[in-house]
Amino acid sequence: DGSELVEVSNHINANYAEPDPEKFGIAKGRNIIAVSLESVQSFVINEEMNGQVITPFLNDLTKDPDTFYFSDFYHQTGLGKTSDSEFILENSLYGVNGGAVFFTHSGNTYDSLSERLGDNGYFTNVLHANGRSFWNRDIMYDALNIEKFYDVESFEVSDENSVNWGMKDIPFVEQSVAHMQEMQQPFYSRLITLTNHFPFDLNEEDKLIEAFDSNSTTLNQYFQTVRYTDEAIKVLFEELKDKGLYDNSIIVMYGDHYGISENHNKAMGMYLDKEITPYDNAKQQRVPLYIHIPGYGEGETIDEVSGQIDLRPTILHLMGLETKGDLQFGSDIFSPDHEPFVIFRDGRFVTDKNVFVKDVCYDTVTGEEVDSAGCDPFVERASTELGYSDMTIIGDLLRFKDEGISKPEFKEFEKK
Ligand code: GP9
Ligand code: MN
Repeated sequence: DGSELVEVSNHINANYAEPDPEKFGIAKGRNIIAVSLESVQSFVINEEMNGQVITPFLNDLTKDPDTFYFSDFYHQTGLGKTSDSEFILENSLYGVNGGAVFFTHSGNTYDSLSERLGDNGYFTNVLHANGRSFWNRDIMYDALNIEKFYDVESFEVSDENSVNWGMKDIPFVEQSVAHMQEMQQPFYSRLITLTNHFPFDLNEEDKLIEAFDSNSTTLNQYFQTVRYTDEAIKVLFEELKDKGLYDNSIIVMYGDHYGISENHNKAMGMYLDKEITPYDNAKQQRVPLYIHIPGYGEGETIDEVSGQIDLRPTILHLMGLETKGDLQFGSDIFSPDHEPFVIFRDGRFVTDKNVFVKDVCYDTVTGEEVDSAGCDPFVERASTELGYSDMTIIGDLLRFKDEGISKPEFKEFEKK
């Protein structure tokens, strides 16, 4: 009820992080192109496999002066996989435990990134060459106020340009940019790539590097499909430049979730040349995050611990839009008050000093088991945060906000 909204709002308002005035509004008015990098994890970035560079384009981009690259950024998805990452990005809420919120709560009221941008004159849309109802997207996108979904019907798909789950990433980005050319500007377009998806199958001509050699075909092929997706991102940048859309846009790219599960620990151990521990598995939930602002020139690598939950406030602040008072669980990564604390949906968490997995506290640098003192204060906070997020979703609390109940009225609500 309304009193729950008061409780959650008070908690959130107490943790609000003011934007860094130097960054606030630096991308104001530009188009936003967000790219979901299917199953791309950070362990491939700036690394080699058997002497082969895995992500040449994404590696160069980490050093690009127009790019912020976040090297300690984590996915926070659960069973909803890609759809959870979309949900977290749009709402800065956690997905639900033990299910996919895109299915369980698609009838809720949300205050999404798309809605906020739409209210500020943006044409909001998603481009993804899959059926509309997959992950219940058609229904949830309405709830998120996404204006248009360019689904598989909006793409020219053939046997030749498909592999694995469907259309290959290169033709997908080419046709996506063609759609963007027709859009009203400014637009917020979210592209969901697909080639680097389990089981990581690729046509021979698209294998740009040799496979890995371990007992896991999954991991062996993964490096090749990641290499292909890297090529697709290079093509995306070229196309945007070619079609005159590059300079007036900001490009945000993030890994949606892991591609290599713990079932492949043995093979991962071969690749990393060490035995994989629960600490390593937690650290492997790192996914790349790039914020590329053409012409900005002051980009850098940021090693602040952060997660997908932070994307909504971070993006809105770059666009010069306030988020104070919004019901969101993340905070602007650029804010001096951003706290290095990332909670996974399953209760694991990472801080700048520790990693916590199943009641064991590890040193975040060495991976050694350490005294629980460093983790203790965060254990309860992690469950409180997840609990409040669940309360928000299960109670559909944002509908009360939508009804225009303002802050002082909340207080009265509480008393009744
Ligand atoms: C399907 C794509 C992949 O449309 O988003 O979904 P995933 O299995 O990664 O959640
Ligand atoms: Mn995915």
